[in-house]
Amino acid sequence: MDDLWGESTVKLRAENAERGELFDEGNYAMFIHWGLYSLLGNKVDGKTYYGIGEWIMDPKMAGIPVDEYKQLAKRFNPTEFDAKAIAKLAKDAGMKYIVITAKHHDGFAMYDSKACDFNITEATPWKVDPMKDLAAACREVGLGFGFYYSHSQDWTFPGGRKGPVVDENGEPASFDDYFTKKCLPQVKELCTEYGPIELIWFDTPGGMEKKYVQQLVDVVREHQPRALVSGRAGHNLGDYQTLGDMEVPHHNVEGMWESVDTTNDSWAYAWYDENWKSPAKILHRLISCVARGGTYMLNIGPDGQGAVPERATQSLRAAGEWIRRYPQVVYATDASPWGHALPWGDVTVKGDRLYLSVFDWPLSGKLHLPGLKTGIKSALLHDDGKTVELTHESSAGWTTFGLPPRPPEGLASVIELRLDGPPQVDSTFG
Ligand code: H79
Repeated sequence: MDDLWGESTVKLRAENAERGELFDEGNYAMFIHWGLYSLLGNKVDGKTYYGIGEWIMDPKMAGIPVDEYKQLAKRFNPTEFDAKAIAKLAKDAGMKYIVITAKHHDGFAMYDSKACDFNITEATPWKVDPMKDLAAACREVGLGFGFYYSHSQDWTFPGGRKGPVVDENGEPASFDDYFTKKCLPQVKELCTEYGPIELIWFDTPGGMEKKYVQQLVDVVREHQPRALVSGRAGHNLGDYQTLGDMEVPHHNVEGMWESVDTTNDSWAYAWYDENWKSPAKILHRLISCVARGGTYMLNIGPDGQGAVPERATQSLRAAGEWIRRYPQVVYATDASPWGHALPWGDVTVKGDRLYLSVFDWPLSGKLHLPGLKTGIKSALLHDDGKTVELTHESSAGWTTFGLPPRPPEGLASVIELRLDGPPQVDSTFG
């Protein structure tokens, strides 16, 4: 199973890779929110604004005027940003690709953009293009790479949604001005200057007209034919569906989709937010998404110096150690035939094998599985490197497994059921 852990993203870059293979084999990814707002970490002039920090400019948060916000760039010198370390963290975590904010709603380009001078190489003392380094670091360790790009909202460029309504000469600015002068050229830059990319993550189209979204998708297709486009591009022009922010669905969802989630309660770095998810919680949410038929992209928010919060790092690595032991449970698996979680955990499928990830160990010593119609060849409990065969009996549609009378040692125990054929579940239990 080592190939599942290590090599599958290399295949994504193979000449014959199809769009969508990214989600099949690489259904766990790292999302990164990082920008000028990270420097504030939700605090402005000594006052803390609770909420999502990349929205700090918004009148409902600190309400920072455009000119004042732009001054932040002069202080942005994130010398602790370490692209190789981040790529290694994602790799160790078991993630298969990284998607990072190239431009959020604030309009600041976190890369060397020729289309707009409000960017990291021209407006900051740092002058580095971190996207070049991260793209290279991902390639080096065999990770996929992609960009988040806020295509509709741009709060600092004239004509962008929620942006200034007049230009620097006081002339009225239209959305078309923003789109032709900044948005479309920037998306083209991202698709041509950073080598092969796996994904462009457009966010919240708002009232953007279809003709604009179509042009963006056309540019991606022309230069990056194998890159996926997120559903939030709008007008059903994306390749897959993105669920609501931080949403883990309760029932299986058809088609290609992803959930985007956070390691704490924030996307961008927030100084006060210590509500870190434990390794077990991360793993549970990941497996829940995979078992519902989707992919899981989990966010980290480096701070204004570019450093990744230590607690996020620890949790990602601990969950990654588990995935390294059980890659077959997570990658390239099918959704649970039950269609929803079961009381003790969840089920993923590969051919004639079911993987039961047990997060809540039944202290009764019995684990019940409802409505499995396919015969069981063997039931194996994997737990921290040991494997034992479990007893099982069926009665009135229920299969009951005898468990060792102790809670699992690891983050979750895996019961592997080898079946006589593909799993079939009585729909009254599904
Ligand atoms: O990038 C992340 C968010 O910034 C972005 N999508 C994820 C991936 C996003 N765009 N729009 N929204 C989320 C909707 C957000 C609305 C609100 Fe608010 C922001 C509600 C609470 C914070 C605006 C500011 C209304 C109240 C404060």
